[in-house]
Order: sequence, then C-alpha cells, then structure tokens
Amino acid sequence: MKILPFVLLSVGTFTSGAAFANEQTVTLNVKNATCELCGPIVKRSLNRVSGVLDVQMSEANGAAVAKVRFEDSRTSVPALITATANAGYPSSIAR
Ligand SMILES: [Cu+2]
Repeated sequence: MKILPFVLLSVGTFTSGAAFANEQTVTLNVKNATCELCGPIVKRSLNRVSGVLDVQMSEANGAAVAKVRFEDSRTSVPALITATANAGYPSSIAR
C-alpha cells in the first residue's frame, strides 16, 4: 500500500497543472485573405502572439481559415482575433 499515496499525489499534481495551462484550439474565419500571399501573413501575425503553439492555415469556400492551438493561460481568442485584425485581416470564430 505504500505506492497509493504517491499515485494520488501524481494525479493531483497533473490535474491542477492542467487547470492553469490548458491547450485549446480555435478555428478562425479570416476576412480579406484573398490571395496566396495573405495566408503566410495571417499565420505570422498569429505566431507572434506569445502562447500560440501552432497555426494551420487552410481554405474553405474561397475564404481563409486559421486553426490555432494555444495555451489559454498565456493568450485568448480575443487576443488572436486582434492580432489578425491588426495585420489587416479581421477574423471571427468559425461556427
Ligand atoms: Cu493576399
């Protein structure tokens, strides 16, 4: 039975750590990204936000879509939207 307290402690540490830094993914529809040069600009604007872990650009119905993975303890969806807007590409959460 000596191992049980250790296991419980490990689980507790893991869950409380996760509560502080959750990875989240959001998909943003990006306006004005009308040519192939825009995608990399949008991607760079998002990658510059600290807390962003990964940005995948794609296209849906002729519009740019950015799938962003980020740490929610370091940044937020509104901050991501602001970053693309400041680069000239307003975005919104894809539904
Ligand atoms: Cu362009």
